[in-house]
Amino acid sequence: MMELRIQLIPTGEIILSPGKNGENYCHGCKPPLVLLVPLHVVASDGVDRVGVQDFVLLENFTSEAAFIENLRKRFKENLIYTYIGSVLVSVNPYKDLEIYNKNHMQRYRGVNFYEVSPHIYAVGDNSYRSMRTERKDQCILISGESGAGKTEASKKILQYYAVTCPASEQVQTVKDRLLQSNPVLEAFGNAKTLRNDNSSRFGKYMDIQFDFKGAPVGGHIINYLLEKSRVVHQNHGERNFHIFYQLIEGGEEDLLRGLGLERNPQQYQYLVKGNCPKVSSINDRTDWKTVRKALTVIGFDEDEVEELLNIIASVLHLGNVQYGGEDGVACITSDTQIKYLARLLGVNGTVLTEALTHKKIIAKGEELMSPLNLEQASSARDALSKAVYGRTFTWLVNKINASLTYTDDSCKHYSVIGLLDIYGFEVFQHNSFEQFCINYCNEKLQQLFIELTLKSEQEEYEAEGITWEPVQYFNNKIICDLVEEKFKGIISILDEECLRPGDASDLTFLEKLEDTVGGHPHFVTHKLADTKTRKVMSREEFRLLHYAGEVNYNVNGFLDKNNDLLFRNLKEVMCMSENKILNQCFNREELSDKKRPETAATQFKASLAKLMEILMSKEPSYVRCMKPNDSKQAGRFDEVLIRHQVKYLGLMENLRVRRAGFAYRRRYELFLQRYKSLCPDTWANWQGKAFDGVATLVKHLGYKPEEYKLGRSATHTHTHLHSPPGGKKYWVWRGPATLFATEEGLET
Ligand code: AD9
Ligand code: MG
Repeated sequence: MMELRIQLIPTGEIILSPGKNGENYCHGCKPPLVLLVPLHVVASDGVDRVGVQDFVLLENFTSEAAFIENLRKRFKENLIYTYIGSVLVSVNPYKDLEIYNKNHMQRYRGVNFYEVSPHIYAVGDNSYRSMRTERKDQCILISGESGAGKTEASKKILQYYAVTCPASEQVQTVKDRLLQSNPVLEAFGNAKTLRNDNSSRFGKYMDIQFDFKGAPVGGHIINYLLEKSRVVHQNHGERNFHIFYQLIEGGEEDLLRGLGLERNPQQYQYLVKGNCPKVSSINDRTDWKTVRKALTVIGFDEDEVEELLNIIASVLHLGNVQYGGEDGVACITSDTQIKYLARLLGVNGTVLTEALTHKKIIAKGEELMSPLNLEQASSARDALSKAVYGRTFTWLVNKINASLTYTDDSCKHYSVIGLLDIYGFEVFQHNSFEQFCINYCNEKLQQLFIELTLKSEQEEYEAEGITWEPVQYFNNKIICDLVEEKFKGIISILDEECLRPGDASDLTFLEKLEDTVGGHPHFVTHKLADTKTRKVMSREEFRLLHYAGEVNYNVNGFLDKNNDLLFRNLKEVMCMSENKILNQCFNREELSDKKRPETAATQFKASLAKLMEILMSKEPSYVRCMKPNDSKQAGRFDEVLIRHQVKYLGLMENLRVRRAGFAYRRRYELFLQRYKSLCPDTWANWQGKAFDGVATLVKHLGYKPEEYKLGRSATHTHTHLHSPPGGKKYWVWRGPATLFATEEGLET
């Protein structure tokens, strides 16, 4: 066995002998001033195989090559987690590692961040302890491109809370429901893409609510823009949402017979487009069993499950509705599907047939049914499938939320930890409206990261009057503005074309973009491109130079997808449905609403703005996920791909700011309250100002002036995202000299 020598490095963090529950007060005894952390493990032959577990300890911290080498070394040793201060960097191992069992969970419970090796559990535990000790809501933001491991990370955190938090019988039910919401939402909202076999096709923000004892007592999920177009179309090598295959592969004979389904996905038009019915990493049959069980745990009764499955089967039948007809007038060629649909949806078959082939128009106060041509009828059918599936998905989220609602009135005040797991940045050969929205969302998250870590950190030093050498970073605000600015942003221009009567089309949208944002440094079209770029762009595309890379978007379908319209008569049919779920999804009020509904992109923009507000009101922690290769292979570390991610995730800038910065900061009152017992002058009731108390305390502890800084006093009015309520801010700054005291403090 290889012998390891562990070097212990003091971090400079003041820790009072941590207790089991994270309550680390210890009266009477003199606690250690520095925490010794096993940060650097060297084999007995002197070869450093595992690198440093916090990048701030890298000797050559400005070198990208050294950064990547450290990641590579650790990845080869299955050490997929590394810190940049409090930010966790994670590299997807693409294999199961033995680091997620209950023993591991216990190891991280109530233990300070730097005391144990980096882990997703440490992030979860740190947020949990901050929430409990400081009574501040937390959020954990997990970012990274598609397939980097965000969803897995968020599930691991949830499992950690489920296992380690206190539980009563009632709490156990909540824990079970929180956990079981995952397989259900993944079945309906995830799909196999070229980037990821279990790709999230919706964004998810989940609040976990904790009572004053720290037990999870409720939850709430907000979902963002489901990629509905997948219901009717999949690119080659991709699949529709998992639930369709699970039902067909796993559903019992009787069930399938009742739903009129055959056990063969190839029979269904909506499942054949990607030519990929089976995926080696997915077992639809066992997943079906998991989902069925999960629905029961969440509280679905048999009737609701039946109605839900009736809807899923109906979507497949709708996809098989075929049109024929002469003189361009569409008619349905066989009434087999209509019979199933009428029964499963509880609607009148004749009315449904008419609605699938006609459009209701109102002329001179009179209602007329105008026949659709083949193309129009197919897109009306697809619009119905998308609407039915999309609204059912939202219903499902609401249903889960109802089952997670905190009902105990005895304690209305709870604290929250939010988990954000949203679709990652993605680039395909063909990118459409969906990729545009997904990548815009990732720009917003990157912007938030910049605001909260890079920009705000530097502004804070300036405001606090602390000498500081600014670090350069790329601020992607310019790209967010390009997409979302009022009047001149891409979304505004798209909406304008959607509302313009007459000859508006996807191509006129492209022309308008060229006229309005043609000169923008992050925008290119075929017409505006240099010769080299022109070769790789079609005339129907625009290219955005995202923070994470260049993406060409094909404008085909942008207007339709943004309008997201469903003919009125199809809505009317759905309003008459006897299916109780659909009845809640389609209501008559929307029929009488004369106002045009907001476009998909504008709704998405508004929901992202709200999300940013939610996240900014909480104390954030970051997990930055990376993908080691594009072939989903274990053990392969593609340096080019990693370098690209290190660059666009801004990890080098993050490290530089962190290295130069002051890692530990607290408001004076909190700091004093927590550590006053370390000094005889502050031990008892300190009567003076908190600032003076802290100054006395740190002097007594023997800290040298260069090791900490005291921020400006209460007079300064600089508002900040993290400002405590009341606007007064007192900070204690701990200096880099202590944090990086690597040489003197070495013990072997
Ligand atoms: V997307 O933006 O939703 O397309 P994610 O969510 O970033 O993407 P996901 O968590 O789904 O990626 O991870 C992709 C796959 O990588 C998983 O299905 C696992 O097979 C694999 N993975 C990710 N993280 C881990 C891990 N910690 N351990 C083992 C992992 N395998
Ligand atoms: Mg995901």
